[in-house]
Amino acid sequence: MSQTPDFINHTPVTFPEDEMMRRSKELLEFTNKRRSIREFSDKPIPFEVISNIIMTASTAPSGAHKQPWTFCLISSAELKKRIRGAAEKEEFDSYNGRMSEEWLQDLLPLGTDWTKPFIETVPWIIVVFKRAFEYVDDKKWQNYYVNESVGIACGILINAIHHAGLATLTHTPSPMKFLTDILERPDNERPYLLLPVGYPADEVKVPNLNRKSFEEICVRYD
Ligand code: IYR
Repeated sequence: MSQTPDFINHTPVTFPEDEMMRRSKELLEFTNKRRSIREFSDKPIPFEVISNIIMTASTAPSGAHKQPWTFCLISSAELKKRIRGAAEKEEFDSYNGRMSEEWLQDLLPLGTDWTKPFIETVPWIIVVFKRAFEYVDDKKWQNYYVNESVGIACGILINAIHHAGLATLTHTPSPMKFLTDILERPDNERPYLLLPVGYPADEVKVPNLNRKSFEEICVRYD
């Protein structure tokens, strides 16, 4: 099997150095204002905003350009209720025996617990599935670097949510098999991340955390 590559002209986006400096700083300052929050408003969000956010995430690079992701967009009150119930059941077991003492200690500053009321409060829940492989004509086709690809897409998704003036939280119920069942996903898809998306509540409190400094996260080789 051979396929000739189809190359087209591309106009990269570039800027003079002073503008580059300004833009990079601006994005840093804006992105640094993002926080994971747990208190949301139930104010509706237009579907078009959700759709734009998702299409932004789907611009992510992926292994062999397979785009191995499916985004389930949930506004149904009944489904949100079922997802919350199942998530809280798993989380209760995790917080009460499945997570190690060390893990529970590490979570103390975040103030998390097994209750997940935000799943029902927010207008939209995004459940991201990674596509482990594809079925085409009853044959299985491989995807590549699926975790990396979907992780990158989720990073872009989180910043797109922030850019729209909305808030989210990376909720990682574990195990996540209940999402496959409730959302009736096929066996080539595996649940990856649950993101509630909404306006923040009128009053929001977040843990007083610091981000690591440049020196702590970088090693420079000139
Ligand atoms: N999955 C649980 C526990 C949890 C785990 C980590 I690592 C966090 O950074 C936060 C929470 C939950 O979602 O509450």
